[in-house]
Amino acid sequence: MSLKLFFAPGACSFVPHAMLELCGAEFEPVMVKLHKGEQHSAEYLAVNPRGQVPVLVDDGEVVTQIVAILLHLDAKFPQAGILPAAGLARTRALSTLVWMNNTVHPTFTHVFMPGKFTDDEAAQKAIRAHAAKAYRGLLGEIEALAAQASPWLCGDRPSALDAYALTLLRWGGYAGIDPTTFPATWGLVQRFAALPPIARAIERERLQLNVYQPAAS
Ligand SMILES: N[C@@H](CCC(=O)N[C@@H](CS)C(=O)NCC(=O)O)C(=O)O
Repeated sequence: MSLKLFFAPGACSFVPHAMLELCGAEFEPVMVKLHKGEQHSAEYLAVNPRGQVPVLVDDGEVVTQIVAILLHLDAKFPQAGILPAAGLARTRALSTLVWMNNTVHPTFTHVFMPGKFTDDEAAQKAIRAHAAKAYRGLLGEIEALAAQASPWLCGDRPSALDAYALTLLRWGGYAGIDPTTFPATWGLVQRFAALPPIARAIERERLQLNVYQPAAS
């Protein structure tokens, strides 16, 4: 079995990256420098024509999309608890995971890369401001989930949801949102980051958890 993960430091690929570490899987991490445009290189587009991370390559088979990658890893390493194993707990976890991926994550894309949605610079500014406000509201929804966490978002075991919560709260710093204003999520994220397998992924990506910088007055 050979596993390879194409990831970019600080990107959404942190979620499968952290889960590969949690599984104790042997894998080859391949860094893609998004800020240098490496995702648009012919070599990378041959792997993923959409020019995005993450990509998992399992014995030569390419798997894209976070949710699909996580389900693939969950089937391969069922003992790791990437998601709850069965029943309503699994259904609810998938519901939250898919919402994080299809709603919270793209809202941040509007903050971080408004140029994907319009060429008009004034409109980009407006999109960024509007999305940052919406993003704060969505982090508020995650905060309500974190306040109920016992001790993790899926109960007694750390899971993919905690990894996504870490990524999304961290991104908030780039949207001008102080993560400590979401104390339950911030506490959860710090505890999650301290788990040895997760700390390994954080170290490999050289991530700082709190990237918020207050606006100069
Ligand atoms: N729906 C995709 C989203 C992947 C995605 O948005 N990846 C971003 C990083 S967080 C990316 O590769 N962006 C590079 C670009 O758009 O140029 C998934 O779930 O995997």
